[in-house]
Amino acid sequence: MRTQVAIIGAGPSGLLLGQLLHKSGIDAIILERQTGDYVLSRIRAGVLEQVCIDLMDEAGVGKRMHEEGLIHGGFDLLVDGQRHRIDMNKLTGGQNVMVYGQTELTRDLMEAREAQGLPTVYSADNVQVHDFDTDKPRVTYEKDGQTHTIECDFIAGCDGFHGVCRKSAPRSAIKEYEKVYPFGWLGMLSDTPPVHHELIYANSPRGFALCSQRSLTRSRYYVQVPLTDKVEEWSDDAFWNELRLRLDDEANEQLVTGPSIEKSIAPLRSFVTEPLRFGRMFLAGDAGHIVPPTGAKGLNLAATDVKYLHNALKEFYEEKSEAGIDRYSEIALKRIWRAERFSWWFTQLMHKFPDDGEIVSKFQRAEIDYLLNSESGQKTIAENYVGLPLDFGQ
Ligand code: FAS
Ligand code: PHB
Repeated sequence: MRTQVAIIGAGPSGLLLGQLLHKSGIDAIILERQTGDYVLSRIRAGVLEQVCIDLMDEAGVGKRMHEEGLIHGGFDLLVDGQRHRIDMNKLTGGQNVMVYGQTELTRDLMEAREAQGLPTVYSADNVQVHDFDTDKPRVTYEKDGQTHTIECDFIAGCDGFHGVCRKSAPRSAIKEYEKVYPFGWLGMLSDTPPVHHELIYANSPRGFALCSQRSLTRSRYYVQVPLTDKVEEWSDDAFWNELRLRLDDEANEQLVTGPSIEKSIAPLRSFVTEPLRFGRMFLAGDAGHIVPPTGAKGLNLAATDVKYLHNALKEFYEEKSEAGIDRYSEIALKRIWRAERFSWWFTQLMHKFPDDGEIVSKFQRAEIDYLLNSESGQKTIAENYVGLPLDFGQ
């Protein structure tokens, strides 16, 4: 079998890249090790930057997103029982974010790909990448007891943090930067109305909490938990009780509890791979970087990697120029490091660091106090949260 681009991974990165390449007349096959239902069952991100919204429109799959997505012009910080709204819309001259779950975005991309009859191989086992240091890279995989080979011009590693592509890069050619945080996020999804019309990020003496949402009838909540916690140790009641202890009276009056439809603990890490290109193989999305979800950047970074990679591949095929693919890694990493910095900074500001002593809590409160009394301080939060412009600092 032959194609122009072999995409590994049918998460948002792989599916969005496949859609953009198709619209540019470039053939691609997506290989996914899980089933489509399994991919959709993973509860991940919830907030889209304008750049991500625009890309979904460019990919021709934005209809339901605009019908069902919720536009948010701000969010609340809750510190020591005091609520402070960050008015993103005012502070950024009219920009907003959209609340639209990654599950729905992935479903829209999957359904579009299927409707266009584009090739995706689910349950592809033992995917391996070969000869990407030549101009004839190959991908092999096993399915139904047979080994298959795909010859291609390029390999797009969209296979997430635990994928095969980054791990296949020569160790001498790759540098990995990592910071693991001493806590995780216990997340719960429930078919209950959101506690507030916008998101609430709470820094409480008991730890971080986040009140988010998926729709007007479905809520997503998180509480910071020790890395030693196991999700099976947390009953729904225990979750709701802990969340209540981290919220203010206003939120507790509004909070509607109910049975969890999903509950999981995610570890938090900052991780970046340099470079993102190895000959004819490129990394995009979580395959190349991970952010702590505090800044709602993971999915949005994946989208902008895909935009840069699509533009580079389009230039290669249309103009027979390698300028774009030569610059992909440099351009993508500039944006990645800015989002990594914001995600790290916001995580440091809003979480309890038990091993750092009381003084760090005092620093956090002094910084929050400064930010909330400084328009430029709030502007820096707002412009990073809505997402820096694609050409920022270029
Ligand atoms: P993904 O990991 O989504 O997709 C990679 C795909 O590749 C998967 O389907 C996987 O099955 C497949 N794959 C892996 N290895 C393979 C192989 N060898 N062969 C074939 N296929 C292979 N971001 C936010 O902005 N906000 C959040 O709240 C948030 N919460 C998160 C919670 C968790 C538990 C995790 C893990 C991530 C979270 N993220 C969040 C980040 C998340 O949304 C990612 O940024 C997003 O899924 C990135 O998409 P992809 O790059 O497509 O990677
Ligand atoms: C979510 O809704 O899952 C979500 C929202 C904002 C974040 C992280 C997660 O910062």
